[in-house]
Amino acid sequence: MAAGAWWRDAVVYEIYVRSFADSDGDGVGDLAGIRSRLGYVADLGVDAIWLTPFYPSPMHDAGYDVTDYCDVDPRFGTLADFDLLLAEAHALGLRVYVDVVPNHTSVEHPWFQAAIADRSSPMRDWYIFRPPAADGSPPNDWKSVFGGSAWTRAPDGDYYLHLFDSSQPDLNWRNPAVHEQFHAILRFWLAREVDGFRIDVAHALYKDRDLHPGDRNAWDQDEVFGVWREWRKVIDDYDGRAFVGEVFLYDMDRVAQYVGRTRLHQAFNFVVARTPFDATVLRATIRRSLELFLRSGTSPTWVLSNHDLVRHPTRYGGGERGVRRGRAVTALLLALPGSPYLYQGEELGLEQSDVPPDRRQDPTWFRQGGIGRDGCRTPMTWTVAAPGHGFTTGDPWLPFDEQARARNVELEEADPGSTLHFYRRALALRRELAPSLRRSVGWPDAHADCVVVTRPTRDGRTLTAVLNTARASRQLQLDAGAGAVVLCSAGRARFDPGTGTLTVPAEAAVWVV
Ligand code: TEU
Repeated sequence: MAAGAWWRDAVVYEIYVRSFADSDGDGVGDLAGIRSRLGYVADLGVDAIWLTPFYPSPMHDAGYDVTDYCDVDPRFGTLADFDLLLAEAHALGLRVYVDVVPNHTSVEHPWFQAAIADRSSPMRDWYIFRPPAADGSPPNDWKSVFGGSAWTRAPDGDYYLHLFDSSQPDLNWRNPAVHEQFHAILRFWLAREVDGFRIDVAHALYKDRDLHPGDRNAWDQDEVFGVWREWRKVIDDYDGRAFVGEVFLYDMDRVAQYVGRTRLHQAFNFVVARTPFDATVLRATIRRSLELFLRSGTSPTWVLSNHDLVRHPTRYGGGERGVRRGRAVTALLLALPGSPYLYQGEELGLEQSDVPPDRRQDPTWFRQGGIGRDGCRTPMTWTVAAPGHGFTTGDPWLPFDEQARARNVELEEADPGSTLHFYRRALALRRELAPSLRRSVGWPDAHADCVVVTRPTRDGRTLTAVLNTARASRQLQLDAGAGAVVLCSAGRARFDPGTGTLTVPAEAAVWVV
């Protein structure tokens, strides 16, 4: 495949490895299962896949607790399975991102085992140990993202720091040996020819040196940029590879500081996912994101869903209405420069699943008593037939809910109005138009209920994308002769080329070229 900056406008499809396809009937997805479904992913029209962690792990946090960064957990297969999957993906024209988790290891990682077995081990300083305060309490007030204190006592009485689960001790990035280990890990996968890395909690690595109280001191320290500078040098030794950082901050100006020529290629932009279905707010958020990331010389990313977030049709109100709204926002985002990151199952219109309390797995459910993340992690629904829905012949690790019977690949293949067909059409059009589109985006004034963006083509035409968030259709005036409607996310759009009047259905988006 040609190298270059392929990542700039790549559409990336997140595969949650445990829940995509199970080849051996143990109820857990695996690499061979993914390989068997790559044709589906390629036909969808995406450019790349991102594989969530498949490394050996005790699975206290679904594999984001790693015991060996250079191997495959037997539940998911072997390194040979990985190589086969990568080769087949490449043969189908799909690039592959793998996940790297540098902020913390598993408590069962040999480094941490050495660190707690012997205070004088050199690996003791690879983690963040501190003696208790005088009254035995933790060294400071930092909180774990998953609930409770960020400090847990080791058997020898010292506390170790964990910004996430107590099974995920944070590494000490002030120790150069940690840097060397991760350079070797990157090179291991780069040599196997992965195309990029998704970096877990890329804003977490450095904590305030003096452990000043207050959670803001536990995250997002400028020193982390030194790591990205080094990593960029490592990756630039290889042709056409990229980093996308999970910078889980809602301050876009700050997130944009993580990207650039000597930093990361891209960073997730979670702000749109938090934005309500409202034209005025969406317009302002998207416009600002575009300005910031294009100015940085890189490109923006667009995220509506992933394995941590409540699925977007549910956030948009749920039911057919939530799905309709999700399709509308997706159509708008796919018209923009930058990289949309899609999450498996959104192309079927899957909503957050209802997972009964006795089937819950996510540590945040138990530690926070909150909503937990299992509802967005239930398996892919391939076929109508229960109980396995084409995902497994065994007992799935998380159960399917009612929607699996109606929202699955088999049924949606057969229905031209399905969400699956909508995604295929939008992605095919995006690919067809992309080479002729300029990166500049226009923001013509429009009805308050509509977001209108324009992208000029090199041959003097214009792509106009319009999102209408109102509960009724809206009319807009485009240039007479502006072209024809090529995409409509729901309902029926009308464009009169004679007068230039465009009618956009309620809660829908259209493209005119
Ligand atoms: O997520 C980081 C993160 O900040 C999220 O945990 C988020 O705060 C949380 O989901 C809100 O409920 C990454 C991974 O994507 C996540 O799956 C891991 O649990 C986490 O890092 C720790 O590795």
